[in-house]
Amino acid sequence: MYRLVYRELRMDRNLMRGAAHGALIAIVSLIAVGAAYGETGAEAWLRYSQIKDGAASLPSRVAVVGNSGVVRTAGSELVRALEGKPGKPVPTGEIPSADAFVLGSWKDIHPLFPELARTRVPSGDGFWLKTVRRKNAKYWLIIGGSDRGVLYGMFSLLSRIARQQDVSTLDDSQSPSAPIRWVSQWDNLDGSIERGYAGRSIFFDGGQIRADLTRASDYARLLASVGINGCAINNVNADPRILSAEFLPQLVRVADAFRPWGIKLAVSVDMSSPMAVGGLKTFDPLDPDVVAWWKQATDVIYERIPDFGGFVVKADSEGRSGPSQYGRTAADAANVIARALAPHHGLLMYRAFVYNHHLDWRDMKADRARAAYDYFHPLDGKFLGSVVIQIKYGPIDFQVREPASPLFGAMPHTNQAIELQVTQEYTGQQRHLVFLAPMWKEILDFDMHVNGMSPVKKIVAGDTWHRPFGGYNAVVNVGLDENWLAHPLAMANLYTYGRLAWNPNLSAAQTAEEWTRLTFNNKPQVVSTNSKMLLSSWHIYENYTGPLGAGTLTDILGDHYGPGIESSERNGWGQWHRADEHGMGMDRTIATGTGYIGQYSPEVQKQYETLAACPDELLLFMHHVPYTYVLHSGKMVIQHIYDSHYDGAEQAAGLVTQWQTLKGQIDDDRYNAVLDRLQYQAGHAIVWRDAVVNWFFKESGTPDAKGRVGQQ
Ligand code: GCW
Repeated sequence: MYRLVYRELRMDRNLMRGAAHGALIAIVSLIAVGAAYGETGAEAWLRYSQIKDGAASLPSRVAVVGNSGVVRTAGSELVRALEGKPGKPVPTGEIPSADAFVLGSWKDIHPLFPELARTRVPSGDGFWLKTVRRKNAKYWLIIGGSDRGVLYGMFSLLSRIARQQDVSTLDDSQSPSAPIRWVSQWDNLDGSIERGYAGRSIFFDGGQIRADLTRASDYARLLASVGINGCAINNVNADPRILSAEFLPQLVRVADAFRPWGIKLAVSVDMSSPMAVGGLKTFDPLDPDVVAWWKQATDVIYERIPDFGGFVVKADSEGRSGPSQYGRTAADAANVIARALAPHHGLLMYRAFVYNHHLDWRDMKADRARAAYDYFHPLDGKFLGSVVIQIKYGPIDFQVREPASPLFGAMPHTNQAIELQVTQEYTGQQRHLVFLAPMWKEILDFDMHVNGMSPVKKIVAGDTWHRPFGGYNAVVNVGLDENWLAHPLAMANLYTYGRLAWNPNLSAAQTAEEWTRLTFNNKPQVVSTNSKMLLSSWHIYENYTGPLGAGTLTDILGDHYGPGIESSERNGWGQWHRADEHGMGMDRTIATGTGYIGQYSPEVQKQYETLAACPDELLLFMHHVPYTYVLHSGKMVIQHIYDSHYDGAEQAAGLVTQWQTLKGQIDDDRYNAVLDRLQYQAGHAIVWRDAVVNWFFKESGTPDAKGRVGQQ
């Protein structure tokens, strides 16, 4: 009835080679991949180097119940982590009579353990870790609400062992906060990556999917280990060829690489595809031929990839084609594609990053921050149930500090997902250490006051308005660099992104600590120093770059790296801070400004509309004030700009000395790699500091009360 594959951990590799069983062959290849890693950072937080010590008291048998490929992956991974070599599988209908790990989904496990209470059964992709005793045996049950849940439960158990937690008795049931926990890559078909800082694409090369997809499956494993369940592999500035007939077999290969890890493949599509690859004369979403084209293009994908996740769409944005070309709305366009996806349970992630990049900078009422709300709020209720509006966390564009997008509070009848960036486009491009979790937490915890207590995390989870779908999508942009994101410590962002999508109630400190223990080791000094460095890094970067919510002050016209104070001004892109000789900031008030603040609920309006209420850190986002304006901190704006930039540069130098206390406490390879980057960062922070303070000194003519500016 139930197929129970029962394995004993053995040290003899040869046993595996002779095994004829399909499941075992998959296990062999996974072990071979793992063995190739050194301390390059390639193994990220899945090093398992500390698991062996904790494993002594754990069972040496792994029983995998059921036929699911994903559950089998979980079993293989457990074996791999415990450094056992899988012995011969014994198909049986019985659970082992000695201590064992038992893995399976609820429907398969429950008949074997009918005494288990239904009340603890996890929902969705959740899991239940439970130890039970029976006669002389003890079982560590890893029960999934779904097959994926088994995988997530197994990774959670391994994480606890690696972090030296007691796992001798377990009873923990968890479910993810939201069903959509995706990542996106902005990979181009030629193998380059837009805003990618860690080498070329792991998916594409020379206009094709790579022949060797080993890294793609390694990536899927990493993603699965933190609960991610979908990945859109190509740039949202999408090449229409991704939907061409010749590409489909290649996508099938990627889906095959993802599937064992429960990662659904998704792709970004261009609105003009019906013309560009379909040969039609129009891409008007309401044209019957266009409707039929999307249906056919979607059906063909699902024929070959039945678990395909869906499409991501960037339309009418930054020069991309879109429905506005035919006088149609985002809802018209989204629904046509969603209707094609719905029968297959695929999702359409439609990005709210729609704005006019030819704004008139002389118009004091023009405001790019208003755009997403102005465009999408009137469409609330017009989107089909399989459409999800994907909203960047702030109303501008991944700046070092922005308020939560008002759109989160304005679409009660629409599914929403928050878009975050793991790739550090505006936050130091992985040459600077910037742990983004504290920033993400501020946004996720921000109460929009729209339906009782309604923090962003509840809205995107679909809880506030009882939406069927919702969740998370982050732009990650890992590359071929062995350690995935180029800066070893940047991986804390990818780890934390997954953890927060699973449970946004975790604190930044918790995820920083978890990540440090898993990535380096459990030595108290390593854990405390590295966590402290991570947790302070966002403020440090903010200090020496963009002050008081004014934006990152980087070169916004080019690579978005390094100081470029004036590049935001006097152009149509609308990232203005409006600094002149008298003062600075965008007046976004309802009373005298662009009215942006009016897009929030009345309670939130009160927090921003008056100078008295507005928090210092967002002052220049919301208001235009003279440089002499005195902040809540008691400092004048101009002195704050000077001081924060000097403080920031000094704090960046402090990161180097903090890191140096870890010499010998972690391996030299990663120690040196991080040290190099931190030393560079400390130097670049001085470049930033001087560029910014000198510019404002020149502009404002106000001397630094501490006599530093202009004296270098
Ligand atoms: O921030 C901007 C980036 C673009 C990106 C765009 C977007 C993919 O500079 O490179 O395009 O955002 O999010 O669509």
